Amino acid sequence: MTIDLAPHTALFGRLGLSTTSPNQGVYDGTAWKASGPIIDSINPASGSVLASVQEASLEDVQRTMAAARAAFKVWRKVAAPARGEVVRQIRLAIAEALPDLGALITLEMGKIASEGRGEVQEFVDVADYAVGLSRSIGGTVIPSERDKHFITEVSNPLGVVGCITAFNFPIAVYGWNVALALVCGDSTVWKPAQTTPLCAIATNKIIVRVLEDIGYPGAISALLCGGGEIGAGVVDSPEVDLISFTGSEARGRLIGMEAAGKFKQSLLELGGNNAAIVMPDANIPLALQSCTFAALGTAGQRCTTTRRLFLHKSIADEFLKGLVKAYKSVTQRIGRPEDPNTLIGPLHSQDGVERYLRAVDKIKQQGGEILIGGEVHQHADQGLKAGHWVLPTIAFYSTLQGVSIIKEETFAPILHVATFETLEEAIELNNGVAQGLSSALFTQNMSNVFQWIGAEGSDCGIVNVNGSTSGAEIGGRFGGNKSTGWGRESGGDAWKQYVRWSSCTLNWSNELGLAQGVSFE
Ligand code: UN1
Repeated sequence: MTIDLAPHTALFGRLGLSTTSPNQGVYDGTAWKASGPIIDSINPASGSVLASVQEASLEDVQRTMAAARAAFKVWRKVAAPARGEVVRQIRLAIAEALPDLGALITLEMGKIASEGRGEVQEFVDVADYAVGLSRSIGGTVIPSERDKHFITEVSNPLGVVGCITAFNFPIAVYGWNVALALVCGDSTVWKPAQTTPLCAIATNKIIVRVLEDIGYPGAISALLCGGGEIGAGVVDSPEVDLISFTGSEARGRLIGMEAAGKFKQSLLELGGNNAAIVMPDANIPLALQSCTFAALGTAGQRCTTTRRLFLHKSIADEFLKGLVKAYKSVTQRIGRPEDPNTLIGPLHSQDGVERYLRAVDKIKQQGGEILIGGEVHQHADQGLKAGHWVLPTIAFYSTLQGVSIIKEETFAPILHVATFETLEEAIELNNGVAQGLSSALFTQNMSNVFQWIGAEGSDCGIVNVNGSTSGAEIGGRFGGNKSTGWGRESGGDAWKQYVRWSSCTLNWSNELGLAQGVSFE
């Protein structure tokens, strides 16, 4: 394996990363020091080594979880608006480093440059949102049925939040969690994906520097890099109060059960098998552009990627012609993700390529017609030969009888297409999978819109009209239903999961007042 240092030595220097010695993948509030195995972080475009990382050991987990608990005890005493001021400082520091962090995401995760920067912007946005919340979060006052009684719901800091994040959004998803957790008075322990440790180390160095410069313990945002064993250590730790997990349905199911068995809170953002529906009255150019972006952005590796497309029979031929044309032009722009002209970067790992190829085989076995793609991509550029490249793929099904592959999430640029005759039928198709993250309807008809967002409409956590299934803003709660898991991150009232709630009844009379008319003379 070659070491590809020259292009990123300066970038790594600015981000406090080393290209010569192992980067320490643990921060326990006192030192950046890990005692687990040393691994390489790989550039998915070239297959070359970016840098090495020393991961956490199980002893590191124990020490770090205890430090996060101690840090929580300090942090919970700080007034919420003062916590918000710290988050505002973190926001400023992240925004200042945005171009560098964006470039690092592109190098280590493989997403294209504008998406790398957009991901860091998502952290900045959610931090802004959290700063505002720090002056508004609280409970409600409820009218009491008893004289001289006062009922209020009070939110207090919850404790330690374990954030286990995925490779595809290696910075933003921690941003969602840490911004809310911090204004709510919690400390966090971050266990990033094993293949994106550099993004986590660089980001957390910025956060810790802000915390410590102001005089707070750095273990308010602790870090543990490593694989499944380290993640399991965080979940099992008696110190953790809420697990926020983004990843596979299989792993999420286990984590959800484990957390429930210990009466811990959990917030799960698991699979997505998102559909777009195009009605005959849709603005077709808009729908075409939206669906192309949603299916191919991040090379199909967003939880919110459009994986299924249902076209009304009357417009299906015309739409498919336009879609194949768009795919052909996008396919011309597969390349180095840092090149501003590139629209499609590599898959993140060889494992992703293998899953893609297995899905293509299944499509063929199950009667799908590959309209474009369906193969690995051979690069002329020698430097990209060892990267993980596949072609954007459209599979068309004249019938969905016996087609199981469309019900599975394949984290790759594969779009399954079929037709329908009525909106009811399309909604049934949309809802007819285990997952329930995101969805989109393209129509200009108001009745269709209300049907779609109403009781008999999409069963997903994210429901769009005339917009892409992916690319949600931070303002709305983010998450899904059914096997996508439960809980919400980011905007809306997602913060309510990061606090512990008490309903407090205060009697300011001198008499015992009993509710429900009970007397106990
Ligand atoms: C994810 O893929 O896990 O809505 C997060 C989007 C992004 C976040 C995706 N804002 O596509």
